[in-house]
Amino acid sequence: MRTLQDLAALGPHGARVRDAVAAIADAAVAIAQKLARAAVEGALGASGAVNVQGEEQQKLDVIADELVFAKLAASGAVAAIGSEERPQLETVEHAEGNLLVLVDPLDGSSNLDVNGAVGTIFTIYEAQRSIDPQAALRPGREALAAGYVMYGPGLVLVLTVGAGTHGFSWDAQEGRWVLTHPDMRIPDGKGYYSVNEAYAPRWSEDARARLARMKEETKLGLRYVGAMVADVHRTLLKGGIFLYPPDTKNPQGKLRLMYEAIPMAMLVEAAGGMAVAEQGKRILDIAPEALHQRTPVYLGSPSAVRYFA
Ligand code: AHM
Ligand code: MG
Repeated sequence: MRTLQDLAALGPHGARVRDAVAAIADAAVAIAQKLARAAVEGALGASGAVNVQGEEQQKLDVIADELVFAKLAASGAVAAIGSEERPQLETVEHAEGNLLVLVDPLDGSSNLDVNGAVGTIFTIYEAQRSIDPQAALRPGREALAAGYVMYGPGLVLVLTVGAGTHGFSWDAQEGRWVLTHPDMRIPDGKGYYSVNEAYAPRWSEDARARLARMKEETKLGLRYVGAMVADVHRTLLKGGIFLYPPDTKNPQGKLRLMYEAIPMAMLVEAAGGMAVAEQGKRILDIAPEALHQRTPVYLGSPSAVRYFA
């Protein structure tokens, strides 16, 4: 049975990517422990700070961000880190490796107070020689690896290094990650559509019409957790589509290109799915202009995503 470390090392820059993935996996185990004790320790609720997106940070957003940073910085593989919770890229002093890691340390934080699923999302690039903010603005197709951790009833890590998408489950008893979902292939022609449909009045007429047609013709059921990791994980396993169209409140869409859309697009494509933004543009081909830019997202089974492409 292949290990997480073996699989992470398969792509280009194998050993470095392996070390960065191992660092994130270690941080994930620590974050899962914090999440499990959060209510008892009084770690739920707002931290009092507002992040670069203008969103109120939860205490656990800050705790997760610090855990991921500490592990990545100690890995030796990573020269720069960008986080959804931090305004700029941060460089790692005395780094041996040359990787750039972009991370959303705790995605879906509105689920925290209701004991719902949340996740950590990451993308790994080769860093340019000089780490300036522009160096991070690379299309997703140049990424070396992407993945997410889902904190649900079980702790799951899903990873791609380009070829294939593989799911691991944490065995707390043995203290190791077990390859439980090798070579995930997204089912086509079944599954669920997943969207915050309460916003439909704020979408374009075109988006409403496309969704109506898809619902009529595919007869997909509806599931929506409101945490992207959980909604994408189900979409990968069961098929269907996850979408977050632009609306009058978020004219560019809500989800972040670099921290959410690109990694999920890479994972979904490597599992045989499709991931597009507006007008059917492939998410992995978008040339980013800003670290925290937002994008519309439509990803999942090809036959469902085609209604929006
Ligand atoms: P967050 O990074 O602040 O948690 O926001 C991202 C989350 C995604 O996980 C999820 O898909 C989306 O926001 C849900 O948004 P909404 O509550 O508008 O449906
Ligand atoms: Mg997020």
